[in-house]
Amino acid sequence: MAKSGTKKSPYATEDPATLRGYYRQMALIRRFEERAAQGYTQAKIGGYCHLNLGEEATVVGLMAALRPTDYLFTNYREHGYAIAKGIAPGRVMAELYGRTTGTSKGWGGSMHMFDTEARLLGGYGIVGGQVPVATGAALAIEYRDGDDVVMCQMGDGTTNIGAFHESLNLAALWRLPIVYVVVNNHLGMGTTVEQAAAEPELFRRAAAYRMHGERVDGNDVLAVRDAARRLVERARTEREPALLETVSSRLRGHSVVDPARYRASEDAQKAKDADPLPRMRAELLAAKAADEAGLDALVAEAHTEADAAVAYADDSPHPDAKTLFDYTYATPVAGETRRLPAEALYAEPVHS
Ligand SMILES: Cc1ncc(C[n+]2csc(CCOP(=O)(O)OP(=O)(O)O)c2C)c(N)n1
Ligand SMILES: [Mg+2]
Repeated sequence: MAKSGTKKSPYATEDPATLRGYYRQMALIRRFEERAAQGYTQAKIGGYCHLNLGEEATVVGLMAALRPTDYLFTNYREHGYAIAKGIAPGRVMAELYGRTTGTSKGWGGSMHMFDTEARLLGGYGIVGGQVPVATGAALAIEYRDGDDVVMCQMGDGTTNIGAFHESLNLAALWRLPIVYVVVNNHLGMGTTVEQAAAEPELFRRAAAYRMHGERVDGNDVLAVRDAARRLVERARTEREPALLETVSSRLRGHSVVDPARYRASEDAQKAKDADPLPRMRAELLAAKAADEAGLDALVAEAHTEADAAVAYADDSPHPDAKTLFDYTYATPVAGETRRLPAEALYAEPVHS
């Protein structure tokens, strides 16, 4: 490690307004997720719900490395990504609330944010489901000689899914413009990385495909952004795919209903100590990019924005039950049942 004073912190040389913007976005995601957890306990949100709490620096750093026209695929822990990719927080919250103003008209819910304009192509609930599809999108870009890049986010547990390996193999072989990002929060539900992965240094898995792999501190927004930027630009200009591993921690359970009793209290404390928000705050103060009052004002703004998202969702209409089947299939399917819940199974009673 460099002696203190010999190497300037990257926070001291970065544009202060950019840094404050990152902090504000992280604070927005933090508040948004806390409000989502609250909405769930109020039964305003149904289904599954996984939060980005503790992963805000990773989310903001990764999204800062993309152009608006680059594509993003994620797992089900994607609310923060949707916001940082440019989707209005109100539309994200409305999706959680199952309202028509949501990104997927309220049919998707927490795990299925989707917005072609923002180029967020999901939101996948099947572990690893996004990985081959994202690889296909990169193939489409390559086939059309396009200039965009695909970022494919996933968790540590996903690197044990077969499709992960098939996808990396093809991406390396065909030189596709894609960056795979493994958000290593040390846990796949209650299973640790060491329990599940024979090679627990996950970035090394890229080596099996002669792909570049690297690991970065996921609690450091600038470290994440700079690594992602480098790899994204290499994928764009040299058709060199890569695997980036960001290491951070989940601050709560796997989903909002998981009390995480499997977690040792020291481990939970370690995650708390590494919380990226206080850390970013300390970095900004040390770099004199902001003062306490300025940062408090940014946090207050972020809270107001998240609270407005909740109000927007609350005021938005529920979908009409008659539209339940509108998007089940892309084209009509013969014999498809359109029975609504509580409707009789058969038009006529069946007698033997
Ligand atoms: C194919 C498949 N198997 C199992 C599950 C159940 N499941 C949901 S999330 C999860 C853990 C995934 O962990 P990781 O990839 O590390 O992502 P994280 O939740 O930590 O972000 C599992 C096993 C699933 N959704 N899909
Ligand atoms: Mg995980």
